[in-house]
Amino acid sequence: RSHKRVVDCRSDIDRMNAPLLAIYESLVPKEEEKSNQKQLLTSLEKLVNKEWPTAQLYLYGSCANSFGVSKSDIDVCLALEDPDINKSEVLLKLADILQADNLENVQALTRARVPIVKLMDPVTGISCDICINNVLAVVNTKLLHDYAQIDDRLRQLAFIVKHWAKLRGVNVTYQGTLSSYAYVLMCIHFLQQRKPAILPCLQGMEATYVVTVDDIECAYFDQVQHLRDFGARNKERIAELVWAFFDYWAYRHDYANSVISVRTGSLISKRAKDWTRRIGNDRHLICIEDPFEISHDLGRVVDKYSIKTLREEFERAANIMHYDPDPCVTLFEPY
Ligand code: 3AT
Ligand code: MG
Repeated sequence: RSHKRVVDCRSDIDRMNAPLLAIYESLVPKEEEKSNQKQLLTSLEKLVNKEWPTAQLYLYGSCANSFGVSKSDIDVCLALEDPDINKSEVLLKLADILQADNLENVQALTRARVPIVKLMDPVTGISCDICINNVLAVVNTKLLHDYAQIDDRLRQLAFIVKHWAKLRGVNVTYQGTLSSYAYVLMCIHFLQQRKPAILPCLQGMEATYVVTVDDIECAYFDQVQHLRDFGARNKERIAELVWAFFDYWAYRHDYANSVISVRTGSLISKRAKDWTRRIGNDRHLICIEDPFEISHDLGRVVDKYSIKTLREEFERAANIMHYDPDPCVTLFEPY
């Protein structure tokens, strides 16, 4: 009988694979959208350089890490050389400049955790957040981008997981659920753990890219074009991976003791990081180590209520992947 179960399971996976890939394909932004983003960046650069001639603009976040779905907002970092600037003043000045150039919905949010100016470009319809000197985010964007070049299954898995998280309402950090960045790190970690591994641990290899940002040394192997067949021995397809991803977070992860760590390519113990107690607002109910800012737990936003929501959603998704006759519909049903 167990043989028959395995066979059924195989055919379920076969059945689910194509629809999941179709969902992934439908989320990938078209070339036109990418070129509109580039065009907006170029015109913003011109405006900014009139006031700050040596300033540089960088795209970061999902428009640059290759995990951006169609019609996302873009994240831009304004890098100024002067370390002694007053960010609020710069943001207010920037907002004036943008407003004068007919950009719409311009708003400076100077008190946010990451202070930004928001705007909407009426020509392309693209919304944009501009922050100042957030160089670490530019570097973690590159790390995610480089991981995405190694194996297509990472991008497929992360798009499906992000899509699920948005529709199920568990991608809202101010409500105590996880950021898109955290979900992508969960996917990378998961693919590092498959047997055979689908992704390597780039920070565990000889460093070919080294920068120091805010006293943090960021170093890893970034010649990823040489790693294109790294995961070839693992034949799992997207349906198996989505199934196993949710199964892992629903039933296998040790929430009480483990920290997921893309930096080390493994699990590490909460005790080793001294993340066993609540300190201030950090409760460490689900622990996701930032790859560079290693004292930073991306699960810090999760509280005793939202951890329950999150785990119930992982269980719901795992059960659907196990038992539902039409998982590709049910999985993404809005909550
Ligand atoms: P969306 O497609 O916009 O949902 P995203 O990857 O752009 O996904 P965010 O807009 O939430 O995600 O964040 C933009 C970038 O900021 C992503 C990452 O490079 C950085 N970032 C976000 N949250 C954190 C964090 N808690 N710690 C460090 N970097 C972060
Ligand atoms: Mg974004």
